[in-house]
Amino acid sequence: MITKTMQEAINNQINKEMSSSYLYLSMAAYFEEKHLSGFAHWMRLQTNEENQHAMKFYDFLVERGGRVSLGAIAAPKGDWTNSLEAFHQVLEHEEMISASINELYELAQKEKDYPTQILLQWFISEQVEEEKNAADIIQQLKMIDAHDTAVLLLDKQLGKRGG
Ligand code: OFO
Repeated sequence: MITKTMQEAINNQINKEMSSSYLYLSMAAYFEEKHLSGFAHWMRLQTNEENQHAMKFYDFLVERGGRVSLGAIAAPKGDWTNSLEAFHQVLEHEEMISASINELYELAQKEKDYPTQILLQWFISEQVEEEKNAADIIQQLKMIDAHDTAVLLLDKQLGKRGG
């Protein structure tokens, strides 16, 4: 059985994952309006992924005999100056989520809650990927700004190498 302290902390994390999902859905809508369907597609997938993150915590709480309780989700920002600004917010947001996951891990260690520590190890690795994805896109957008598009195209080509 999970402790009340850990249960409350996981419920807070469910709320943060759902807020992430809502933020990325808002970004998807922003990109749809700009007719950037590739960016919107990326954001829609990200929204689904955040939902799955929330559900991972949800299912874990149920399995451990805990009680899921859902809090309010604030309205996300809906407009950005350009795609670079939006992706800067993605990176900032993911860094905040990483810090939150790390704090949860510290709490699980303090509570000697080993199952939660194992679950959180997955999230710790996932956050490395989340931050890298956002940082990569920011760098690529900066290259476009610097008119280095030929290098970007070559990079896409090199990325297709099979063996
Ligand atoms: Fe759930 O990883 Fe992003 O927020």
